[in-house]
Amino acid sequence: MALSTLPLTALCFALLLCLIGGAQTEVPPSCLASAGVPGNPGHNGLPGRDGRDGKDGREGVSGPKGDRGDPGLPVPGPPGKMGPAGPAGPMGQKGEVGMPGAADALPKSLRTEFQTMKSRLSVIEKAMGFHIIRRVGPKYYVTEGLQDDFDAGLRFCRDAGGDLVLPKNEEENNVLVKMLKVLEAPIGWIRTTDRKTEGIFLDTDDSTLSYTKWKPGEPNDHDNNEDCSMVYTATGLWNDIPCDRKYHIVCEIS
Ligand code: MMA
Ligand code: CA
Ligand code: CA
Repeated sequence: MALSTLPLTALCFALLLCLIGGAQTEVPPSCLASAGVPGNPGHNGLPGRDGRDGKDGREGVSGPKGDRGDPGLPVPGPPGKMGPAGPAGPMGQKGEVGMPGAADALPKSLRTEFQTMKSRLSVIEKAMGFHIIRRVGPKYYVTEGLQDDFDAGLRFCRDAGGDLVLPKNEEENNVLVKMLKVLEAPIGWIRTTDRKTEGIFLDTDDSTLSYTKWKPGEPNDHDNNEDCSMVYTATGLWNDIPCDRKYHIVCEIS
C-alpha cells in the first residue's frame, strides 16, 4: 500500500465511527458533528506503585559529653631512647711506674740465691789472688808468706779485699796455726790492739772480742810498749807485742 493513501484511510475510519454514534467519547474536532451532553465522571483508578526512596537527611546535632575516664595505673612507662654521647672529658693523671721487666721478674727466693752466689764468687775470686789458700767455714785464710809490721800487714790484707786475720773460734785459730807451719813461721800477726784504751784489746773496728786465746799472763804490755797482738805457731796461744815487730802476715777474706 502506498504512503499517500494512509491518512485518507484513517480519516474515513474516524468518520465512520461518528456516524454510527455508538461511541460516547468526545467528538474529535475533525468530526464534523454537533456537541453532545457531558457524561458522568469515571471511577478513581487503582493506587500507583511506591515512589523512589527520598534523599538522606541532614546530620544531627552532637550528643552530650561523656563521663570522666578512670585514672591510669601507677606503672612507669618504658624508658626513652638513649641520648647522644657527651663531649670527651679532660685528660687523666699520669699512671704509676710499671712493674720491672722480665729480667727482674725472678721469684724473690731465686733473686736472693743469685745475690748469695755472686757474693760467694767474689770472695773466692779475691782468695784466688794468693798462693796459699785455706777455707774455714764461710771464710778463706790466705797468705803470700810475707813478713812486715802490724800496720803494713793491715794495709796489705785490705788492699787485697780482705783483712788481717783474727780467729773467732778454735777451728779458725787451728787453721791459722797450720798455715804458719806451712810457712815455717814461728809467729803471725792477729788483728787486735789496745791502742784506743790500754789493756782493752779490741778488733780494728773497735768491736769487742768474742773469742781469745791469750797465753797465761798475757796481755802484759811489756815495757809499756805492747799494743799489738800475735799468735805463737807452736802453741796457738796469743801474746801482746810491739806493733813495729815484723811477723808473717795471714789475711782473711769473707
Ligand atoms: C816475754 C813476755 C811477753 C812479751 C815478750 C816480748 C817472751 O815473752 O814478757 O809478755 O810480750 O817477752 O818479747
Ligand atoms: Ca798495750
Ligand atoms: Ca806481752
